[in-house]
Amino acid sequence: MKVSILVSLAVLATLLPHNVGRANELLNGSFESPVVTPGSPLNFSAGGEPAGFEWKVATGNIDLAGPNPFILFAPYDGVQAVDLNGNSRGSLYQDFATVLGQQYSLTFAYADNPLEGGVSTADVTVTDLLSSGTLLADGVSHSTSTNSPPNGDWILYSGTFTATGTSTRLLFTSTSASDSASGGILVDDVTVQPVPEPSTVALLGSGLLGLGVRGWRRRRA
Ligand SMILES: [Ca+2]
Ligand SMILES: [Ca+2]
Repeated sequence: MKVSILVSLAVLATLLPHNVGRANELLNGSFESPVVTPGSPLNFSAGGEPAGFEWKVATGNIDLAGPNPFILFAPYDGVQAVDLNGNSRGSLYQDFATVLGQQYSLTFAYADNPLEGGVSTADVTVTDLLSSGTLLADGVSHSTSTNSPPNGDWILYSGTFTATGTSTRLLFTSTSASDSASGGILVDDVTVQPVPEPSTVALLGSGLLGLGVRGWRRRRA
């Protein structure tokens, strides 16, 4: 009896680390680093990324911006966000370590640059770095953000993908019809987190159930 309880606890202990402390696999997902002087957004292209930014520009250029006067409303998280249209359309990526076969959730907030009307769009893709296989391909579209604080009109994106290797790339690409400085999608608070596998949840549940049944039987004995 005691042994089986100990085994159940041991199983639970090995499972718990997968379900707690859901750390972001990305660095600087909220674009809070480096700190930008208020009112002076940083604009850069590939090779010009500032220290601490952690993301890379693939094509064109992007803006790293804080509030006022670039954006009057607040970023979704913290005080900074990126604009996928720097002076023109740009794209941005980050590579991160993954576990083969592990499912991950991808979330981020997006809005459109309020300084220009019309529809802003962007592609979001996740690829396996070794095989270049596509793990997720999606698009976002936004047209209603206004520069009327405090409504930033951020929309939350949520998707999932399953890693097929140990190194994976997340890429945002501006696809806005407008190639102007204010025609882009704004992105903030990007997270990639492992999703607990259904089998893990089932095992955890059966482990707890087993403990309960054993306790009930012992009380009846
Ligand atoms: Ca932020
Ligand atoms: Ca811009």
